[in-house]
Amino acid sequence: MEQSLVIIKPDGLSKKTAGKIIAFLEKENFKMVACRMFFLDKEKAELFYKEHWGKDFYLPLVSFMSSNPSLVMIWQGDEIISGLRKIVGNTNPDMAEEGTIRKMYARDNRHNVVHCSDSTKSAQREINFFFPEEEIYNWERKEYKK
Ligand code: 3AN
Repeated sequence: MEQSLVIIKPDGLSKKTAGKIIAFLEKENFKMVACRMFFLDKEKAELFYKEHWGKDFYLPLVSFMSSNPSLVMIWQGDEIISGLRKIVGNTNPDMAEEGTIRKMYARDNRHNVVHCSDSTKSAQREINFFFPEEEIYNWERKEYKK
């Protein structure tokens, strides 16, 4: 079963879109397996986005991500990585398809409300970055009451 890190970014929380974004993911039948509110300070944000180091948007991105807390989660489901990329939409909301989360709620390619992993490899790195294994819920092992 595939997993993705999902971050509701500081703008997503301040616009009160967290519930709507979570509802989107639930509608797709994906399951949340971990969740915490997390303040990415400057150092953490720099590390998290290190692959973008040196790009013109790197420092403003770090500064935005460390401006307020985020809601950091792990979601699980069949082919969740490609599924999420589709419902989250293009990095730039002007180019995102109608009905996608970013089309509806994002302001621009920095303030784009949500992050999701772009491959299984980056999902693993991102999940390890935020969550120790014991904080990840195993729905298979425990009884799931509907
Ligand atoms: P995505 O989040 O769509 O996977 P990435 O991984 O290419 O996009 O970029 C990570 C983050 O960097 C984006 N979510 C966005 O906040 C920021 N970003 C990417 N490209 C730009 C850009 N051209 N200008 C400003 N911010 C950008």
